Amino acid sequence: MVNVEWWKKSVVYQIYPRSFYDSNSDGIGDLRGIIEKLDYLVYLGVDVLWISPFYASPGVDNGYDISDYRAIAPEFGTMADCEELLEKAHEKGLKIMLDLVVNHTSDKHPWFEESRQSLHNNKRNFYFWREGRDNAPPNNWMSLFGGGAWKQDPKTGQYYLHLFSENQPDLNWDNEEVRQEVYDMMHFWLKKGVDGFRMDMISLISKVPELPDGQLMPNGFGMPFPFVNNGPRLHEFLQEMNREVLSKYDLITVGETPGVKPQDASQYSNPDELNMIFQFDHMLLDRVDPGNAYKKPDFIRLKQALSNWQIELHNKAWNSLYWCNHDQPRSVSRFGNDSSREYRENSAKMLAVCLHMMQGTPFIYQGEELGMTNIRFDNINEVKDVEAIHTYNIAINMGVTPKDAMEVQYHKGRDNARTPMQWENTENAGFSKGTPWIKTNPNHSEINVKVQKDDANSVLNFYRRLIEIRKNYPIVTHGNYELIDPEHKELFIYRRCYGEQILLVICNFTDGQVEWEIPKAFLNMKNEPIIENGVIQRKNGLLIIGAYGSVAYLM
Ligand code: TEU
Ligand code: CA
Repeated sequence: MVNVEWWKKSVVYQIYPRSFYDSNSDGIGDLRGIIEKLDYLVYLGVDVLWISPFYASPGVDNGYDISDYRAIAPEFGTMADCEELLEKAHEKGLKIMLDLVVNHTSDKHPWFEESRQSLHNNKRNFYFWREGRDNAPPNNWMSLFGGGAWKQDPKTGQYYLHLFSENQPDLNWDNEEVRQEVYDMMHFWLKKGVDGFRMDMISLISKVPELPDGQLMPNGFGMPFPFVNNGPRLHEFLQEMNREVLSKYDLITVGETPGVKPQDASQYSNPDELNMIFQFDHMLLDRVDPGNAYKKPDFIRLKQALSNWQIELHNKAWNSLYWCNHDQPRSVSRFGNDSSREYRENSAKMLAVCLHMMQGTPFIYQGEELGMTNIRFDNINEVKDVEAIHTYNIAINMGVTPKDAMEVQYHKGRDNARTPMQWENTENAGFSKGTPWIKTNPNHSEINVKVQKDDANSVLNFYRRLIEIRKNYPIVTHGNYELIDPEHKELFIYRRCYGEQILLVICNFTDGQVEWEIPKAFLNMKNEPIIENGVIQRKNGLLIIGAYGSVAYLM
């Protein structure tokens, strides 16, 4: 068998600490809460935990606005808790990845507070400060959270760049001092025993120096892309980071890279830069601009998007696999069907088969393994997310009714993923004995860890089997990929080949029964699938597959 890097055989589990488990009843999940639930993660069978930021932060963007990279936010615990978490996780065979958020800092970071003091402050060049143009911002860029990307600072009258909220000024990576500070900070964590990083918005760290106006959009702002992503010095920076930091440890690294195409992947994913990246093609299919109604992602394009990455990266780069994370709606509500218990459970399992049998490192987002769903907030006051509130307000200003604006949030809002983890059918889903910082999904009475542990047919036990299969069948790690019947409107069918072996995966993305005529080449496949869900029948060369069913055969 091929000797293969451990992270190619791993399954990663993402923890959003604020919503995972609250150990001290203040309503906010914390590091001790993660320690208390480590045995659950061992039971699930995952190998690596990626924990979203818990560093010191004013919390404007729930920790993605960092004011001290080497301190723990008090609501999450202490450095001692963090060290204990690392130690206990390692004892149990789990690795820990941190979130590295270095495209920007918080505006309360001491670097920025100094930087804004005067034109010649020695931290001035840590950020992008520019003169305005005729009393207007230096260019027309829009922030990725909506509104303009520049804010004028009264102290000097100049503007600073913020591609996210105005409390998240972009760091200037062209300044070598910035890079050295980041590398030092990475060593600080790695010396504590951290096993890797998920790198937030890493494709944005090199900007085209002229910061040119972007293509004008209907909202009057210009698109910062392509001037901020895959910038001129990006790979130089990542190679430097690799030389100075990453190469000195045995790590798992994944870059978050919107705007990257499969053809660019091997530049990022190689021994000189990162292990892998998060692509966004399948996340953008149901993109909604403020004021537009939601539409479901197109199925044929979904298959194409995922398949392109499988095919283009094979033997060239390594894929990451994900359906959801803390920025995305719940996958069962978005790509499956949460309208009844039967549909929900089957579509959650089917989506899992579809993704976990592909080539790459799968990422499971907390609660996905239970089939947790989107939530209906009563009104915008229940929504906590800075991006959701921004886009809601923009829609209202455009004349959209509150009802329609909330409808878009129901489908797309990031808080769908941020409601408390559902542990049991007790108050607050067993997440906290206090008042949770965000509303708990009322469906926790039905969807929770406790009931699913005891139910052999639960989504949770299904995920455990899938994780186990990855460990036992090398074809899942190594096999190549071919999309079968690309134009089929109901079924997602693909084949993996490894040596003499063939793995055939068939997923029904609809609520109806679908018949598929088994091509001759597959007629000798074993009758016993390696995994299946829903109603599956084989007769007279036909495969009959029930609503949201899925099946994987080995040959
Ligand atoms: O995400 C950036 C990003 O692409 C999303 O925030 C984007 O808004 C969303 O996909 C579209 O709705 C990273 C973090 O994951 C996110 O939580 C942070 O808010 C953001 O960067 C800024 O750090
Ligand atoms: Ca707490």
